[in-house]
Amino acid sequence: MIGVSTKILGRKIIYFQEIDSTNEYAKRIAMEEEEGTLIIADVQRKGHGRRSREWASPRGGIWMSVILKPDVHPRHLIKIVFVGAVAVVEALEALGVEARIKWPNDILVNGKKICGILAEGKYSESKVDYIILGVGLNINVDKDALPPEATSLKEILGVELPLMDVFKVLIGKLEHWYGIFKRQEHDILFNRWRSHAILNRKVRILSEEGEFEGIAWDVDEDGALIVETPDGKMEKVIYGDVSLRYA
Ligand code: BT5
Repeated sequence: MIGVSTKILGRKIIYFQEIDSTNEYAKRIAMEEEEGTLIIADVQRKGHGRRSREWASPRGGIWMSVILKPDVHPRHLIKIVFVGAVAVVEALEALGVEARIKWPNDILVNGKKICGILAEGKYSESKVDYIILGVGLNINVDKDALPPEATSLKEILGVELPLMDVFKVLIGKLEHWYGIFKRQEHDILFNRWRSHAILNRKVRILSEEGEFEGIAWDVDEDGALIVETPDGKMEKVIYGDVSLRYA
């Protein structure tokens, strides 16, 4: 039994030793479940990121998904990724680790990815059926079990941490920031996000429209990244990957 002190998130927890993907499982049951149901697994056989990219999920990490049913206009759903990012950064901060957010969904420590966030949902133009917030956080994972661009808390701190302690801190932070999202206090969310984000620097963008370089200045009120191209134009990137360039 996992005891958590949150009120909504994790009021029901479904735990697996092994699963294909907690996000996929969450999607299968989301319509029947209440908001806050959380799926967590020790190992994912087919953990994935965006565009079906593989997500390494060996034993020692937190691989979890929460089912959310916010009563908001669907255009706000992109902000759920920001909720996850700020919560993870604050949870790491509480453990003494300084992390940065790389738009849209990467959490980096010392330039390496320690956590990825994946929000997937079902919604129409006017109504949200559900949104799944998936979080993958490398805790007691050995370097060799991860891609070279990744890191884990174990690598950073040199010790293993009780997974449950980290989970409890994380879910508390998620509930806090999800509450802010539901109250539509978007400025508070965005300002906190900005204070941890990697901004004001040269980046390379890979998006559906192609590749270009520029300076990432900020995000707009919808969460799109604002990038200034070399000819001085401001581009808004809604969906894409950012790689950091060192000037
Ligand atoms: C993400 O995708 O960063 C979102 C990852 C979300 C994973 C969670 S775990 C629980 C839930 N269930 C799931 O099946 N998924 C969610 P993306 O931005 O597409 O980044 C994917 C890239 O991250 C890969 O192509 C690798 O380069 C890198 N990567 C893979 N596994 C990693 C790991 N464990 N740690 C850090 N980086 C990793």
